[in-house]
Amino acid sequence: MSLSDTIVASATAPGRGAISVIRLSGGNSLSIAETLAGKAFSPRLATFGNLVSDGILIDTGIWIYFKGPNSFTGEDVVEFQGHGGPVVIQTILRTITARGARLANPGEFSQRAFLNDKIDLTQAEAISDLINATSLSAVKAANHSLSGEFANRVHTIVSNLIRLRTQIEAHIDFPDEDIDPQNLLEFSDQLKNLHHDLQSLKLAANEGAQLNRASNVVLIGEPNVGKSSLLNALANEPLAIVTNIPGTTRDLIRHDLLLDGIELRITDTAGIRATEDVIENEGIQRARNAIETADIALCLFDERHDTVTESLITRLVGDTPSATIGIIRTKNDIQTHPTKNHTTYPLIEISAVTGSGLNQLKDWLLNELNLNSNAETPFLARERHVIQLASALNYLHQAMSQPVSLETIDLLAEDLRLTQNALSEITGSFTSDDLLGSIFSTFCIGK
Ligand SMILES: Nc1nc2c(ncn2[C@@H]2O[C@H](COP(=O)(O)OP(=O)(O)O)[C@@H](O)[C@H]2O)c(=O)[nH]1
Ligand SMILES: [Mg+2]
Repeated sequence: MSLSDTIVASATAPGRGAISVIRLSGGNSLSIAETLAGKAFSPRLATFGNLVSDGILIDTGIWIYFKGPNSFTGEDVVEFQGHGGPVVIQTILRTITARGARLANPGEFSQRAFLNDKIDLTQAEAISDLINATSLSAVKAANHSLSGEFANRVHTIVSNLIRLRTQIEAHIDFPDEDIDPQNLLEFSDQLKNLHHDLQSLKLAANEGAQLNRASNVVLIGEPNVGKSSLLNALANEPLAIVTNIPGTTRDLIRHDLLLDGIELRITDTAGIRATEDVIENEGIQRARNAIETADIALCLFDERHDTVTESLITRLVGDTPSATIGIIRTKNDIQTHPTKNHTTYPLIEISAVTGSGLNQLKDWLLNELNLNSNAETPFLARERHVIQLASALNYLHQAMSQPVSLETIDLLAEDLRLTQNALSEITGSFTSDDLLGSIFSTFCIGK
């Protein structure tokens, strides 16, 4: 990747729309844009004008010029807000590339912002995560990361670490000088503080990373308990075939559902029973696999079981399910007596026919997934961050594994250096090109 190229991309989603934004960044942005518009631009001033290519009017819209370094990428940036027709957009892109710009790679604008020190890596990632957010909680948390809250916490720990390293390395550089025992005690206190801060940052990052992935809810139960009916009721459309014939659903049916603005992936499965049918058995196997990756497994029972026991649950989800378990008593419109719950799991009564209990079920799901829009997560994080924090903690544990002493101080210094590198990889102040490539390649084009 060359930072000297001028790049261009449509920043709005593909397809037809009222308006599209085409974005240019790099040294030739302004001259290309001014040629096409046939007029000069002032920085940060919206200018209404044409976009003319070889004498042909392609579009009319608003031009905005951001003079570097006061732009998103830190370079000269020009945006053109034109009409959102695919042919218009393609023609504009072709016109601009013919004048020397090249099409941007996914995430290349954000990558330039990172490389030009406009944002750090956690902020760049937060931009992409904000775009992909599946809940209001995730939006709030991504904005916290974007404004640098996560990065600031990492920076604070790194500065404390650097302060400690400087003191320690001074003793390595001047080994003939005695260390005051009081200093050794202080080092040890500082190590403990660092450990405490790092530990709490990792907990917060873990929570933030949870928000970053779509939550999986799987519906499990014997044939005919009403799994497919519940999926259809939640989705508000007849996605799965419902009949009174046991074994109707054989494959997994997945649906991404928006609950109060929160995206959940609901999976309907084949009913669990002993059967000779090869296709149905494959479906049952798939249902079992789906439980393993689920965040929540809803175990459905109808009037055929007046008591739900632990062993019934185990039969459905196995001995040690990693998913949170909820029990659903279905068909409560035809229920004559309440179902007894002999387990520690919560039981919710619903009817797919009347819709009763569905709101209670939705609230419970959002609560369990901690996706309640009122819940505050300090910042949005990625698995990558959690792994780096764990690795930093590991090095710090190693550093703390023996008492601070003059004999082992160079080992301590080395462990602290590794701790710092692991942390710096989070914000990108110490990062390999491969990592950068893999992070930015998952971004949208034009971002
Ligand atoms: N009365 C009543 N019948 C239901 C309800 N949910 C499902 N059923 C019926 O139960 C049968 C099996 O439903 P289905 O959703 O296919 O169950 P699945 O095999 O678990 O997917 C069908 O005849 C449905 O009409 C409900 O809430 N109330
Ligand atoms: Mg079914």
